Amino acid sequence: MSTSEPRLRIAMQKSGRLSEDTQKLLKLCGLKLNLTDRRLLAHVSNMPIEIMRVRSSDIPGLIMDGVCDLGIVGDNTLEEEELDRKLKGNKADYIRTTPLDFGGCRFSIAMPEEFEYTGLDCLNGLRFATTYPQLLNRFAKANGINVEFCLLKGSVEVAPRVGLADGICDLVSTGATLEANGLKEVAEVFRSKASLIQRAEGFTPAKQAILDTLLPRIHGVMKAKE
Ligand code: PRT
Repeated sequence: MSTSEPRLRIAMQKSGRLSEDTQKLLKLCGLKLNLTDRRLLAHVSNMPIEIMRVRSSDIPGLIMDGVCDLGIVGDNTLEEEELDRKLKGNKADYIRTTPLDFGGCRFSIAMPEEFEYTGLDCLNGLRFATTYPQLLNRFAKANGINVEFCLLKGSVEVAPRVGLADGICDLVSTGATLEANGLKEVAEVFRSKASLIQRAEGFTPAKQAILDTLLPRIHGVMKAKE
């Protein structure tokens, strides 16, 4: 293959909860990946594709800015970036190509165990620690309540105990982290899974041809797992 041949650029999480499943999916699609820890942009050896490995939170922006052609990211991260960009009047277009079958979790409001929860109204005026303020804000508006938030990028569950917030709004899968930190889930805000997304602008014919080969394979893998 000549070096000038266009390659479809796929963004995936470098390390974290989505990276292993993403690699598995791409391998099941027949892509020969040669990913080493330090190599952040790696060519697929048997297809005109390159893999860009980044923080999950950077993937939506890379697609919306047209830097990458495809990306695999959690719906929570995707919709947070979309809402944030729209609020700031920035470009936020993308196409959600295929829902995937991994990365499942809930984005939920959790309160200290002793809190008497009587419904969403009792959360009015309270302060929540969260990594995804726009998702929480959308939910609060849709339900006619006002909430304040403080932004934490990690260890969100510790916030109520140290007086930073009344409650939290965070991703939950087993619920073990909430329990270990004396919290209980009181309301589900958003259900998330990983999605394959693509940039909204059209592709060149060469890149479209690569996409036309790859997408049926991804759909085939998804179908086989059903
Ligand atoms: O660092 P980077 O920008 O790459 O992303 P990240 O910090 O979001 O990375 P990572 O690997 O933690 O999560 C990647 C994606 O996995 C998330 O955006 C979700 O779409 C998805 N996912 C699925 C989860 C969880 N399940 C999950 N349980 N992401 C995080 N958690 C955390 C949660 O924040 C909490 O601290 O796990 C803890 C709760 O887990 P349980 O099992 O105790 O309930």
